[in-house]
Amino acid sequence: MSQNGISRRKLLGGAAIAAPAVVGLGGLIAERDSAAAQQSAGHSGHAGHDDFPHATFAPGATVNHRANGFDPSAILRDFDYGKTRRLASGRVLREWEIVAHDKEIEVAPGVSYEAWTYNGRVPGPTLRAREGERLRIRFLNASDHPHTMHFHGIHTAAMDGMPGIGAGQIEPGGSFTYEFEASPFGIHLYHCHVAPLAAHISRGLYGAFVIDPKRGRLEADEMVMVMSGFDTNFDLSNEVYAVNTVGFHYVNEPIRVQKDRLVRIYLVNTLEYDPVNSFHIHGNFFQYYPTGTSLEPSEYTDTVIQGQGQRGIAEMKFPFDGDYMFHAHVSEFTELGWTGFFRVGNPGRLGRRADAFYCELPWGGGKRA
Ligand SMILES: [Cu+2]
Repeated sequence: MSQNGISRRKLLGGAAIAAPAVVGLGGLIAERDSAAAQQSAGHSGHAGHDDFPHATFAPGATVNHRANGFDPSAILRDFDYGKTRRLASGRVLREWEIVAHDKEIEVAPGVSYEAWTYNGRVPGPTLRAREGERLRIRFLNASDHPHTMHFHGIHTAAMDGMPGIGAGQIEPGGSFTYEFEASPFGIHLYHCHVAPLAAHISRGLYGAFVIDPKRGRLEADEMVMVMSGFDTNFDLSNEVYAVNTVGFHYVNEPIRVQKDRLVRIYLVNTLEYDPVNSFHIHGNFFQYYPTGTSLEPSEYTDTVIQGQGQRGIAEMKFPFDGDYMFHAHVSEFTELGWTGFFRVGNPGRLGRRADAFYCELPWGGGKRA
């Protein structure tokens, strides 16, 4: 079913899609002036709208979350607090066990990817601690490849998960325990740091790492969004983009939020092969806290850019019922999966938004139903 051999640039070029049976991305891409797409694909001549057959929305066609072993709707609000106990010193010790293993996952309907995972999911578990705690992460490598866990934060070189320093890379079958203090508070990330680095990260070995300030933050509906891409044909460019791995997931399953309740998004960019990612919300603005390391926001905006490894906290309230799109403002990413909706309260008739525009991938994913 999956046609992982086709490249993303060719997909966006449209004319390069050989089989007439292969559907386009639907209305969105069909309405687009194809000149820009041709430019990026290096085509000459005019590829008209006929090159983008309008998609027929395939109701219910989604990835098999059960086979994947994780569901982005659950990952969204799934914070892993580990296990805690109090040390003789009075300090809290927080512990996790993380196992790396190889696993094929479906990143968009019909599109499989040979991922490398932490605890069987991509992104790995969202580890959450409080500033000043002692953290202990026991890492076991059950993958066929050497890996590490490199945490962003303040710690000793030996705990940095770098090949050649301290324990270095952890070979298949090996294990290591990382231990350090939770510092500084903010939204961080962890990822494998074995070379070739882009390959080890983009395979799926990354996750969000939240350190709460000692005094906490205001009560909110909290969620984590890890932005990434998937190079399904290993040509060093991505074919699928997503938040929390599955392209178009939050179109199929909008994120339900309450009107006027504070929403807090821990936003992390783990994208490889593209220098920047972005987050944009429709019909609303948010307060943005870069890296989450200050309790004062730096900007009130509706769009934020993140380079590789950058992250931040976005806080907003939705004043009106309805369905509100969020997506990368790198439009190409949007069309390849990085898009979704917030569903606020009871959208009523507005709730039948334009699913058909976003739920088909060019290589035929989603036709399974
Ligand atoms: Cu690795």
